[in-house]
Amino acid sequence: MDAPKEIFLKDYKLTDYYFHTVDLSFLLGEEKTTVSAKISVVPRVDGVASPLVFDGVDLKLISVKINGNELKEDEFQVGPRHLILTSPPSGNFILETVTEILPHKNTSLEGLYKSSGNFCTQCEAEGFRKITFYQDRPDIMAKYTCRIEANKSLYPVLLSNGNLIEQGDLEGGNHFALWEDPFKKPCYLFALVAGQLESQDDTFTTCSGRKVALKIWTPPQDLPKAEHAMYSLKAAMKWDENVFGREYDLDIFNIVSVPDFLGAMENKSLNIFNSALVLASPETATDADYAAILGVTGHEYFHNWTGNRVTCRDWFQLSLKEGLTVFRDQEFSSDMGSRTVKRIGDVSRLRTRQFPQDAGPMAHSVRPHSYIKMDNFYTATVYEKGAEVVRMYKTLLGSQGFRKGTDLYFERHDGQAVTCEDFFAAMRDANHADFANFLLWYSQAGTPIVKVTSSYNAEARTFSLKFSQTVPPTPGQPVKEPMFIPVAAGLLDSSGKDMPLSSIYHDGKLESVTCCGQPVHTTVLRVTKGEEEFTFPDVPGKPIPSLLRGYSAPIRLQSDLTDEDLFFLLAHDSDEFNRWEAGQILARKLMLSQVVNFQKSSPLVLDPQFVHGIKCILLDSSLDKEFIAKAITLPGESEIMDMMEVADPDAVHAVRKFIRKQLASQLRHEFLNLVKENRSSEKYVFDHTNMARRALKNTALGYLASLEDEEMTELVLHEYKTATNMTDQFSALAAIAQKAGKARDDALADFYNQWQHDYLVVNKWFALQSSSDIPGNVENLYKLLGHQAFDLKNPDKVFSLIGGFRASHVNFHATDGSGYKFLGEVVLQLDKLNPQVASGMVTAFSRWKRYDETRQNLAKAQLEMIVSVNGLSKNVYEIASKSLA
Ligand code: 0A1
Ligand code: ZN
Repeated sequence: MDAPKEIFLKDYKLTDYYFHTVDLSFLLGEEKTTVSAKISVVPRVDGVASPLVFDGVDLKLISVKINGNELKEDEFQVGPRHLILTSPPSGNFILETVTEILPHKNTSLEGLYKSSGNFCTQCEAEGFRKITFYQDRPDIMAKYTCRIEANKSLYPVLLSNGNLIEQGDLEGGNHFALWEDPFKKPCYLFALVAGQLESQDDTFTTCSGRKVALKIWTPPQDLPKAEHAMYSLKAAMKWDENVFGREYDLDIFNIVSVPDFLGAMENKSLNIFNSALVLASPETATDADYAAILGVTGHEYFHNWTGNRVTCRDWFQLSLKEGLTVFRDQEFSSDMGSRTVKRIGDVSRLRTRQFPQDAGPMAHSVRPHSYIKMDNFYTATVYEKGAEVVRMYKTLLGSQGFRKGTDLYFERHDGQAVTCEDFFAAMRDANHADFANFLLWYSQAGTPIVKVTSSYNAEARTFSLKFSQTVPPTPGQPVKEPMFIPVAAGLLDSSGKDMPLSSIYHDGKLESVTCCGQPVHTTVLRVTKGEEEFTFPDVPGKPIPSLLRGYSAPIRLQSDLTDEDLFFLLAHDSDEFNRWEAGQILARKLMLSQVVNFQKSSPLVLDPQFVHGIKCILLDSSLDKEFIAKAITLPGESEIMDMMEVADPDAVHAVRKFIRKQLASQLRHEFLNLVKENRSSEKYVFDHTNMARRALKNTALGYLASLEDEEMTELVLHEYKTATNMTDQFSALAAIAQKAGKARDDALADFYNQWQHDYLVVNKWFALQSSSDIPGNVENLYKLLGHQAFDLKNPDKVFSLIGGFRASHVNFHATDGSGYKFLGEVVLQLDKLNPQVASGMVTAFSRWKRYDETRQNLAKAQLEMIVSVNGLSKNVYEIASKSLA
């Protein structure tokens, strides 16, 4: 196929025309939907009448009028992707179009489509052009009204953005609703829902005393499962007032739960969510599901200010809203649960999802420089690394300074479409801060590697830290500049206590680091050069440094800390995140050393000091239980492979399995006690204490199951049968399923029988099987593709079954090529249905060059096969071709 067009940030141009008001009218039908749009157009510069280009895809144009007059054929051009007014009038004018669309045939899940019999929309990033002709770009902000007309018995509920201002019955069984959104918005925030839904209702009174009606809409049978989402929404509204001073701005807030939907979407006052992110009951949802609902409900709600009231100038600025909003949802979840545990989860996610991307062929900066298909840039880099960039402002400015910065940002830019520089400038100006070359975080891709060496001078009583940094080359960016890296650091004395810090020598100057005249325990070192040294004066004895506390920058830190230092930090650091980190560094070293043994066919061994370190953590009753669960979990296989010259999935898998089994056998007694002591009570409670108990019990159970002896199999089966909530039931099932055999087959069959009526639980069942490491599992996958509960059109089922498969490195990277072949075949089938979902799957191939030659050839052949297909979507083409480059 011809290479599709690439769009560049440097080519951004202001539009020649703005839209002030947009009145939409939908006549929803079973065969077709008619969309009438009336747009008031205002030229940016008076008197200029350049051609006006509207985007429009899969639209049938019925009529087009300007100022009430039907246009003649030579006054416009219409093609498959555009409508062009060749010589529009100079000055303001009204454009009216009537178009027809076919929502029931739309499987792409963008634009207007039908999901389980209901109508719904998804317009971000560029879906509005599938609804009507428009300048589909976020810097066109207009006020909307939306009239919806449909059959009343089929679609009793008609929703759109803003306030309901009129509704009524019509002849022929139809009814209508008229909605008006008083806030101007970009078209990607437009939404419409029509269908058979019921709402769970509540209210929230804002800080200024305004009463807001809250409604969560679901199909009638799901309504009881919306309680936790409602709790989450109210908590988020309160939190945003308390922490960011942001009040909700309308009298109504709707959330709709839809089974066929990619993630969740912040449309103004009408959020649309995938059902898995709304519906929960103790029997059907795990703690992880409950936590995801809390976080995502917060995320979408927080967009009301960071995204909606202040939006992006263009899609390259996506991280302006997403990085900031992810940061906000991370903070919200931290405040609702355990800050350390949340941080550990977020950093792990960054390492397993974003680091590989930043080191691969799709590496891009937080603000990408170009794209072929914007949908491909809703990435871990834009979202998660973007959130780390926002977190660095807070680390540098402190909570109060950061809040001053966000206040100024909202004050300056409310109602505007802006850029990442505008956010940067608000942070800087509100604090008169010197951010040096901080903006490089937006433009330079790749994870910086920072090396640090330390030295203690007993005579001078000084302790020095020498930093050197490099940023690896990434596609299009062969040479990098040094970045501004905030390194939060503390020094531990020989008893493990934090030393008080008052000053630092840096750049030939002695700088005070006190806070309100008092010494501090953690200070933030501003590393901005390729090589740089910081020296602490008056250090009475050789300290152990605790570096990058709380993971203060998204970098790979390589320090000269010895194993002994790391065990010391694991036992004593006042920064709990760094206690976990010390354990992880030790585990990574251990795993890598055993990988070498495995590859040499030498026997694998487990360092007794490591077992001792884990045992101390297990038995430390002063520690948070979920922290313990995290601290005893080994780094994932992908994290270890990422650190190898040539990734070897078989070796890493064997080593991880070996260490787990050894730990289980040597700490069997302790793990058994943890299971017994932390069993759940009858009633499920969603709070940190109870979640932490369940997490610890189930982590211990997973270890015990790895022993594969009869007594443990009995124990796990017992836990499975006596479970009173999905967290415990599913963890026990996963523990049983580690080993192929009759116990596994029976438990999986039993689980399906029990839950076949609940598609969300069945999706877990798919994911558990597809991500399994049992040998030759790909056969099973082919069978599951044909399972009655599977449907390639539903993204959740695809993520569970196909996405889940990618998590099993041994099976996906099987040396007979069966895993690659399976994925290649499915990608092509998917591409015809939903290119966005297909391109999400094809990314699994993108790091093929990291593997040995046999695997490289097999994966490359699949990629070549994919790009050679006629009619391939832009989405898949972009990922596959960049992967091959
Ligand atoms: N703005 C949403 C993300 C999102 C983007 C595109 C979608 O299209 C299917 C769906 C959701 C968010 O960050 O919440
Ligand atoms: Zn978002």
